[in-house]
Amino acid sequence: MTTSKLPSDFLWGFATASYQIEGSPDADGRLPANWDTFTSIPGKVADGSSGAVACDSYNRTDEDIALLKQCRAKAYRFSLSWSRIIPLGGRNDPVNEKGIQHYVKFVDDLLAAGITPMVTLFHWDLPDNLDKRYGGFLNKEEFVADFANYARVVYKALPKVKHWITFNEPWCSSILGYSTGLFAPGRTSDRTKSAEGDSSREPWIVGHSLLVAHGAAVKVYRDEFKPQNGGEIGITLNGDWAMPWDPENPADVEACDRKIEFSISWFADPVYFGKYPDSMRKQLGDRLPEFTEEDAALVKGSNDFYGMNHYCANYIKNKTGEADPDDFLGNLESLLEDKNGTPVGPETQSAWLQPHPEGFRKLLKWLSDRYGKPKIYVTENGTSLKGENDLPIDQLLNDEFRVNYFRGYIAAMADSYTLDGVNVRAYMAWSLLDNFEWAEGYETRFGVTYVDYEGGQKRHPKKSAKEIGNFFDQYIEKS
Ligand code: GBH
Repeated sequence: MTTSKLPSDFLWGFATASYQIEGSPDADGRLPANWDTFTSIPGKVADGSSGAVACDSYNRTDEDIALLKQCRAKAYRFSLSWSRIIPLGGRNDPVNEKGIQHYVKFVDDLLAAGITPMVTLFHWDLPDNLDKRYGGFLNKEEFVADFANYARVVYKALPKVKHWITFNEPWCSSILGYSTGLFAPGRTSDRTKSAEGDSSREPWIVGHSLLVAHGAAVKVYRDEFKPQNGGEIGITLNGDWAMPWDPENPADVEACDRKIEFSISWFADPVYFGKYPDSMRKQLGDRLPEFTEEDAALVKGSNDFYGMNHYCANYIKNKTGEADPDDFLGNLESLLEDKNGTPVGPETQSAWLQPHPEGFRKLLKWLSDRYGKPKIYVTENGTSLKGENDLPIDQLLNDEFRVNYFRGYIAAMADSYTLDGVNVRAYMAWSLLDNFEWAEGYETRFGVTYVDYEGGQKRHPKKSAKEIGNFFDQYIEKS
């Protein structure tokens, strides 16, 4: 029995993303996003599906808010579909009032229900026209200007929102979109997957554009909106804990830090220190862009909080010799078993995810130490279950494995706050709903709510939907 606590103003709730839940791609003037285009290419999504219907959340905002209330959530993290707001995406393109009004009403309804909105500007669904017009993220100048404009339109429309996230997981946009090609727009050096792309260069260019765009959007907020509206803004980074494959081998131990630097510090070092990690510069040389003084100044100091998405851990085995030009891990292997064959944790439906709650506490401490005790918002944490999609509904709703996952991870976070002095202040479980799991389609479910895709998108809360609130009751101090 733990005696760890979380502060009385701790914010907790659930997270989703526009393309994964909304559906209605043609409603009220929306135009295609990169993911509409990507999912229409055969072979890109495991079950051949897309976000065309998803959870139908665009038409079910009342149901989703009722669900949040039922779970006793204090906050809801969701993302905006840029393609609804500026359908063609660019700074000289028309703004779509209907798309804006959808989100204005949603924010009002959430607040009326006593739920704090936490808004992500960008969770991977780029207006497709920007890819076609100028190569999207590959064109820093155009993209930064268009993103800053989109951000300004949104801040102006939603003054009641006090928690903003610029980008969700720029690592995924860069590496999965431009190195492995698993995500839209699917560019890669692998010519069996894409006619275009350069995995050795493009991901680093894209990451740079995203960082500068983040800095520019933060500057717009701080200069033009924060003085009247208050509120805070940050970027959300994904990252797993790293453990040596062979703890006796100093090279494996060292490789663990390098793994975290290549995944997290790639973005966090520029945000906190104004420069890329030395380990990345050393391996990537001039393929990693240099910051101009102006861009470095824009990016450095641009987080009011650190947005942390965290799911699991890996064992890290150092590689010797020159790094492959397409390597993005830091010249190492990321494995699910250590030298003795001990797994990270139990298997799930996601090949990359094995729960390991102790790793959460360790990574929180690592980040807190490296970045000077920032305020941390956990903006995603959750799990799939092996074979969940094949279970009869009564068994599926009894998601004990997911309940255990949340029990372990929330306990680790409370210990981190209480015992390690880490300033963690919010936690959003991924996800409120089963939803479109990107390249994995609908087979992999992450929701605390079962969505019946064959039965008209009806929602059925699982056991975990109720239990998360009970865990927080146990930890949060009464004010
Ligand atoms: C989150 O990313 C996303 O923000 C969210 O949209 C998504 O639904 C959720 O995860 C669950 O997947 O396939 O071997 O290339 C979590 C971080 C980093 C996890 C990339 C999956 C891909 C590994 N993700 N990783 S691989």
